[in-house]
Amino acid sequence: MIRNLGKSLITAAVTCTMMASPLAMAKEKTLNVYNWSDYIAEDTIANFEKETGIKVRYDVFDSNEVLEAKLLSGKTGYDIVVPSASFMARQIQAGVFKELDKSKLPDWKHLDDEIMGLVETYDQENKHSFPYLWGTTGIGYNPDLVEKYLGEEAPVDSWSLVFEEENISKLSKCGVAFLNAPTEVVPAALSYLGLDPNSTNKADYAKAEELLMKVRPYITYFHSSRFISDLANGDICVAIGWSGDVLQASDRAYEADNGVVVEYTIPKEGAGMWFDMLAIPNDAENVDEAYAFLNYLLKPDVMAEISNYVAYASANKSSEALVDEEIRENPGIYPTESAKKNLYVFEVLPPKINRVINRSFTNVTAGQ
Ligand code: N2P
Repeated sequence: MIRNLGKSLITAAVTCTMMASPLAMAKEKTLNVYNWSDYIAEDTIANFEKETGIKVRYDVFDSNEVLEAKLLSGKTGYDIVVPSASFMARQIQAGVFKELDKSKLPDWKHLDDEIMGLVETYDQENKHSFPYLWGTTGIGYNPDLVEKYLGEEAPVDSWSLVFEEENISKLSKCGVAFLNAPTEVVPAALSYLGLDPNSTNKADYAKAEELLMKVRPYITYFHSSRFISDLANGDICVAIGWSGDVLQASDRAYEADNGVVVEYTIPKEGAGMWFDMLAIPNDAENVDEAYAFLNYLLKPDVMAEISNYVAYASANKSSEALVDEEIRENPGIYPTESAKKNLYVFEVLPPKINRVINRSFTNVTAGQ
C-alpha cells in the first residue's frame, strides 16, 4: 500500500512538472549579453533581473578581435554586444547590427551631446549604438618597484618607460605586461616615435614593429585582463593597460591592504582614447529584452553605480552628479584639459592598414 502510494505520488509530481514546464518556459524571458571583462558593477545584472524578471546569460571577452570574429560569422548568439567604436564602424558597414528604434529608449535624453557628437563619426546619426563607457590606453605602474629598478628619475610620464630598451630591460626583472591589442599597442609605439598614431603609411608601421621587436625580449606577457590582478598583487610592476582596469588594480591592492600601490599615467607623447558602444547584433533573438537592458543602462543611477565600480566614465550626462567625487575628480578617469591635449581617438583605418597592423603585431608576439 505504502509503496503504491509513494509511486503514485511520484507519478503525479512528474506529470505536474511535465505539464508546467512548457508554460514556465514560455514565460521565462532571457537575454544574452557579451561584454568586456571587469566592466560592470557587482549587482547590475542581479538588479536588472529582479526589476524585469528577465534572466541574463552574461559572458565576457577581453579583445575586440574576438568579438569581431563572432559578429562577422553572423551567429553571435548574443542580444547585446559592446565593440569599441573604431571596430564597430566597420562592423556597421558589414551590416551586423540592427538599427535602434529610439522610441523604445526614452532615457536616451541623458546622453551627453558632446560625446554623442564625437561617436557620430563611427555611427552616423547614432543609428545603431550609444556609448557604454570610455577610457584611455596608457601605463599602469607600481611606483615603488619602478623606483627600485629605475631610480627616482624613472620616466613614468612617458612611453619610454616601456619602449626604451634601457628602461624595460631593467623593469623586466619585476615584470612588464602588454595588452594583447594590436590596434592599441602599435599606435602607442607610433606616438612614441613621434609618428601619426593613425598613420596610413606602411613605412611607419615598419618602424613601430622594429621598436616593438627591440623590446620584445623583456615583455613578460601579452594579455588584456590578467594584468589587473598581477598589478594588484605586485606580481608585475608595469603594464600597458586600460585606465579603469589599472585603477581597479589600485583599488584591489588598497582593499587587500597588501602594501602595493598602483598608479595610472597618460604618457606625454600621446595616448589613445576609445569608446565602447552598446549595440544589438542582427541575429539577436530577444530584441524586446535587449531594449529593456539598453534602457536600464541609460538610467543615471545605474550608470553612476557602474562608473563608481569599474572606474570608467560613461556618456550619461545626468549620471555625473551621482558619481563619487573620488571618481569624478580622478584625472585618470576624467582627464584634465591639459591631459586631453595628449589624447587621440582611434580612427577607422583602411582594411589594408589593419592587416599590416595585425601582421606586424603577430610577428612581435611570436617574437620573430
Ligand atoms: C574592461 C576593458 C576596457 C575596454 N576590462 C577596452 N576597450
